[in-house]
Amino acid sequence: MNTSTPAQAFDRVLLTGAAGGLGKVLRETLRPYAKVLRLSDISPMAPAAGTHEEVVPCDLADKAAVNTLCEGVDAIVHFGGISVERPFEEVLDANIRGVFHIYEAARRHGIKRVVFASSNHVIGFYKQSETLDANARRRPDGYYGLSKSFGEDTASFYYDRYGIETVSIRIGSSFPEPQNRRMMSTWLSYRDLTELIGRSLFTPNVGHTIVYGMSANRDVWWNNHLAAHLGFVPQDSSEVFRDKVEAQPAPAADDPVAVYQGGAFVAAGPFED
Ligand code: NAI
Ligand code: 15L
Repeated sequence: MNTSTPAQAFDRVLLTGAAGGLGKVLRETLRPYAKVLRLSDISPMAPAAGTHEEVVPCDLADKAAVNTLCEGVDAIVHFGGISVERPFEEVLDANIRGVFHIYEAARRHGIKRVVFASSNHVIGFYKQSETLDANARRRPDGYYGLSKSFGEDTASFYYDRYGIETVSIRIGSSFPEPQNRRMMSTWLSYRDLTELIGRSLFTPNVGHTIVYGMSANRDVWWNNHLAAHLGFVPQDSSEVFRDKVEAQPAPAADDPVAVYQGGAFVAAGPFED
């Protein structure tokens, strides 16, 4: 994979969620950004650690374990947690307690930079006809979106109170290719994600910046003018997949996947009934 080379690298960067779909990719592509990548997940790590990697298994819900996990780390790329709509208690432990534990550990260990995997589901209840910037009022589309909203507020608080800087990336849909018509707008290639994480790690004075994680797709719903200081210019576009995606049957016009930015997430659950 062709990634940009950063002008600098940290000694040790922690990547949470390293056994997940994006984590497996980022293990490779974040390599130039750190001399040592500390990989963590609650799930088994495969493949095993390479020479530039070290594995520290951890449940994000365990505050003491997260504190130990962050020892000796210069920056955190926080991608671990529940990544879809699930019952509240699951989301509470992994994402809400988890992100709090990460920031508390960052505070205790003097870690000054975090890249947080937020999600488009913090604004999922907007219609696809609307265009948003980072100042748009959040409209989470479920417990998962609420947890990412909490994560963004936690990042903001830890910057204001303790000077810990964060870039919260509201990732659209980061997969090898867009899987449906909605993702023609929300798709973020792995190459663009990697570049955006690099910018998020090394751009000075980001405070708490919110950026939408999307490639240079033809029809987009988000405007990144408030994150222009990152200098992120996506290189890829979903357009090359248009024929393949549009060969799928179109959803009904009133189907949530065709109406809301969050797509099917707006109708997932409830799980309590
Ligand atoms: P994934 O579900 O494949 O990976 C998440 C990883 O977090 C898994 O390996 C899982 O074992 C780990 N995890 C879950 N609970 C944990 C806990 N209590 N303690 C420690 N680790 C735990 O998800 P994916 O697609 O790789 O996403 C990575 C991050 O990016 C997630 O935070 C997700 O919410 C976010 N994101 C991803 C998008 C995408 O399109 N892939 C879109 C928007 C946000
Ligand atoms: C997300 O936040 C999820 O983690 C990912 O699995 C996709 O569903 C993505 O959003 C999306 O909205 O396509």
